[in-house]
Amino acid sequence: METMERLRIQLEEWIPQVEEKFRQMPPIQILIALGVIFLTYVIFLVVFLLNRKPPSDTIILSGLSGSGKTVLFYQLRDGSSHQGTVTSMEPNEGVFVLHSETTKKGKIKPVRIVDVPGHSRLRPKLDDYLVRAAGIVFVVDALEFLPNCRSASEYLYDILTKFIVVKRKIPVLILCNKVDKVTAHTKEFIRKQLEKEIDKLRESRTAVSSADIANDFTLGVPGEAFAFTQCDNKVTVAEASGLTGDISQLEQFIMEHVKF
Ligand SMILES: Nc1nc2c(ncn2[C@@H]2O[C@H](COP(=O)(O)OP(=O)(O)O)[C@@H](O)[C@H]2O)c(=O)[nH]1
Ligand SMILES: [Mg+2]
Repeated sequence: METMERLRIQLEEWIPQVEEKFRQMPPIQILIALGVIFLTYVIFLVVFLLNRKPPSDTIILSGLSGSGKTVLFYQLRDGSSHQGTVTSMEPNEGVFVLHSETTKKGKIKPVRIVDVPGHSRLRPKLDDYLVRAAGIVFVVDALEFLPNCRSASEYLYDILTKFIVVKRKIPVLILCNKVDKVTAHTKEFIRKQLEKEIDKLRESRTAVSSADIANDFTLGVPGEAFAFTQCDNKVTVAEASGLTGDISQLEQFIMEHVKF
């Protein structure tokens, strides 16, 4: 009790002294001090806002129409393939716990999966999702691969040269789908063909005046044959069959890259 009393007396002595100090200080100094404090606060706020990254919790299913994206989407969500004949015109989007994870014990978290229709008119929709993308799955039809090789390569090329993909180093999984059929091409074959085709595209696109096709980046190493290993972001190849539910490599890619 005594110490409290002493403290009170001390304070009563000090307060007028501090007030006196302030009064002696020219007002401009006080203003400058307040200004400095305010500016520091603003700088911290700006740095904080600029550094804030959107969460990267989305996996994008991309690829040409007919490659099997929608079947894969339902397979991931429900563990079955909801076969339908409707051509998707809107991105199919869902936040869910992967079907394969629901049987596991412990913490299970939902992921956001977006199935972006392959129709070229709808491809710009892809950009809306890229800011939050933890990974891009590029689905390839391993059965009807050769007739589609050129257009698949063009689509893949466009993805790999997108500014945000390169800058954020978004990992890409080339998923060779429909391997339930014996006539399906192997993932090694598909990888090599895509690399060859992209190599050709790279030459023709750099030859075209840059104003014509606006790819943000050029791919690979000049003077060397193109290989996916030259990309800054990780590009891997895997196999799946959406129809039979053989999608473990896809699930592994998702669990590896989604940040919760
Ligand atoms: N054999 C086989 N057919 C598949 C597989 N996945 C999809 N399909 C068929 O391929 C067609 C296109 O599938 P869909 O998911 O609609 O492709 P999307 O256009 O990429 O969404 C459908 O007729 C599917 O039944 C697969 O793993 N194996
Ligand atoms: Mg579809």
